[in-house]
Amino acid sequence: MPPIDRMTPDYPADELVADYRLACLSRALDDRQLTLHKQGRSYFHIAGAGHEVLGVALARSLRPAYDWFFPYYRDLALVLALGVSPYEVLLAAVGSAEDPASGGRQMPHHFGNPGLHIVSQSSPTGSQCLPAVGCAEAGRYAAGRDLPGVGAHADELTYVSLGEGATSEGEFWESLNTACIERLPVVYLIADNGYAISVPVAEQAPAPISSLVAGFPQLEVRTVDGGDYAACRRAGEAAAGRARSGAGPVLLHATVTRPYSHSSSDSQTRYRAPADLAAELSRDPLSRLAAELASAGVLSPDEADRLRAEVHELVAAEAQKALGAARPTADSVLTHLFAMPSLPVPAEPPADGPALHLGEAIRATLGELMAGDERIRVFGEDVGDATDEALAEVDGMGGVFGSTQGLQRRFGRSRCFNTPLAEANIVGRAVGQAVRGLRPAPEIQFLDYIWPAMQQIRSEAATMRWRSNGAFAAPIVLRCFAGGYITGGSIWHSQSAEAIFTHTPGLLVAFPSRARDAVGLLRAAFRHDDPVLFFEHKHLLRQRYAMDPMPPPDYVLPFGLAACVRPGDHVTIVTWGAMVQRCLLAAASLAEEGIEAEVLDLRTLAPWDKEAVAASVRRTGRCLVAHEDVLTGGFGGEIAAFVADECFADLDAPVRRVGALDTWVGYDPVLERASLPSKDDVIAAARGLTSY
Ligand SMILES: Cc1ncc(C[n+]2csc(CCOP(=O)(O)OP(=O)(O)O)c2C)c(N)n1
Ligand SMILES: [Mg+2]
Repeated sequence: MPPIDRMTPDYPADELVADYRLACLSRALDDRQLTLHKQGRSYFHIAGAGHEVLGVALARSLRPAYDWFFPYYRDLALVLALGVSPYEVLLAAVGSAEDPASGGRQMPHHFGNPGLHIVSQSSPTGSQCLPAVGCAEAGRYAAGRDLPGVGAHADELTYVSLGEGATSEGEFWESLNTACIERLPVVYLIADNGYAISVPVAEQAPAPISSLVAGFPQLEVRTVDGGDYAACRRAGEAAAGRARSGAGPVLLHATVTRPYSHSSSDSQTRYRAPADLAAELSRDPLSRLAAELASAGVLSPDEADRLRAEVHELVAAEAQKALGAARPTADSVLTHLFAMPSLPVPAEPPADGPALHLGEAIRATLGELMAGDERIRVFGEDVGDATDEALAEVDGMGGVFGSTQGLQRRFGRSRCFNTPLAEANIVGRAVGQAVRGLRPAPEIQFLDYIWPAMQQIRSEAATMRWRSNGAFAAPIVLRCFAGGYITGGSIWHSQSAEAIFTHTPGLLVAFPSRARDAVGLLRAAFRHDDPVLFFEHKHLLRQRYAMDPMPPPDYVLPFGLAACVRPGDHVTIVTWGAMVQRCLLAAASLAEEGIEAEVLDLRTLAPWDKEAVAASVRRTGRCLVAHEDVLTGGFGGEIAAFVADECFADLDAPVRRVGALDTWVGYDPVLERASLPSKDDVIAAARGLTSY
């Protein structure tokens, strides 16, 4: 067809008709899903209505299976234009096991399609922004490098979309920070429909988002009427052009409508005045585009009616098909939490050779692993060495504990680098890089400051495999300094808090107590295809008793394997981290009283070695769990419950726990000692158990 003039001068008529059809298809899918919901045949719906013209117009400048996409739940029209089929959308609506986005695990319109490069989306609003930035930086890193399993294009872009409400989330701003510093090819779409559920935009932010972001010098900001097809296409072309050129990120602020309620659980008549709703309908983008196409002579009103009827029928037929598709089975709810590698149990490493501190051993292992795998990148606060100018004259920083010292010097800035002081930024970017096939190894400087990253750890990284039904994974080795007994550490340099993380399905947790185990577990961590939280206990980093010779390169310690660090027949003490040494000292004292304690160092907490604990308790008949974390809700409760359940018949005494008092660690050593568990606490508890 020839190009048409009037409002859409540069675009061939067949493209205009195809896009109008897709926009109608999107609306028809919303309407059908709302019907299914009313009929009780689907359980939730959140519509793309009002955002359709924007979506189809932008998609014209995007390349499925080439660019990368982090869409919002209102991006139905956009993902249809990228190649998601109506049938797939309906499979998600009815919760089918065949839904390629999540196999019936996620709410509808949480898009995901590895073939098209649509990354599985979670529900927390705004949390997609940092992974999107990580994805873009992975693309830049991988382009031109020959990395196994990591494809990239020099002119690819990453699209990320959110509502105006979600721009209030800090993660959005953290992502802009890095997108701008690194001049990454990210296209942000802010689809501003004026409301975040019931909250009008004036209560959301002090100015329109396009004004608020004006201070980022590297960000190109464009505003566009999201109901104006030609304007959206032009904005998309300009945004994609800039991103592909390498000039930096773009933010499109598009005004759109929300003719339907926020979701099937909402009724907007409760908070929007009738006149407001009527005005919304008068600006409906589908009617606008139809009128425009009619006046341009591209599509008559009759033809538009026919086309709408056609897509309506198509959607009805696809819905019927989807209703007949397989549902997930109950037992499948446990699949795709992890993909555990099968690692052989290694032989004991030789005990001779120069011994390394635990911290030195970690540094050596990171260097060894980075040398062997270009996909590994180490980053975090202060983990780099120094500026290029200073590097020749200084030793280099390498983290506040020196565990990454020399890695930037050895491997360059692209492999080991500082991030902004923002923990969500650190972990979120790792998620995006991991999705692309890199092996990011972010560092959290102190566990006490991990909390801003919690959403990225728990909602993004840990859920990635499960929520996408195995289509995506987030293999990240998140190293984190934890623990107390450091004298003067006070509240915010002394926490353990491992139980908060073992409570997260999909997250692996390692907590080594000595150099040899740290090396073996760190090597194993990089063999996993899922996120690992790797605790490095600050007190242990330089302890003589935690030193070991560097184990040989094939010493890879599988997760879930406890070590019996002292055999004994009278009581089993289950422990990990800095408590291992305290328990060993306690066991030595107990032996003088004739009590032989067996000490098990769990080494990893997710998974943890239930068999080893059960086998030991079977022999000793008594179990004490000792950990540094506070007692209430500590991981010891989990172990005690397991032993009570599984070893009840073997027990001669109740299961007892030793942990920190349910308070914080104080700065004064008197306060620190009063709250953290000691060797004497372990002795007293073990003695008590053997008196039964
Ligand atoms: C972190 C988080 N907080 C709250 C919610 C609940 N919630 C879902 S959508 C939404 C409003 C989002 O508004 P906006 O970003 O403007 O997108 P829109 O729905 O208007 O397209 C809220 C509060 C959520 N999903 N995630
Ligand atoms: Mg909104």
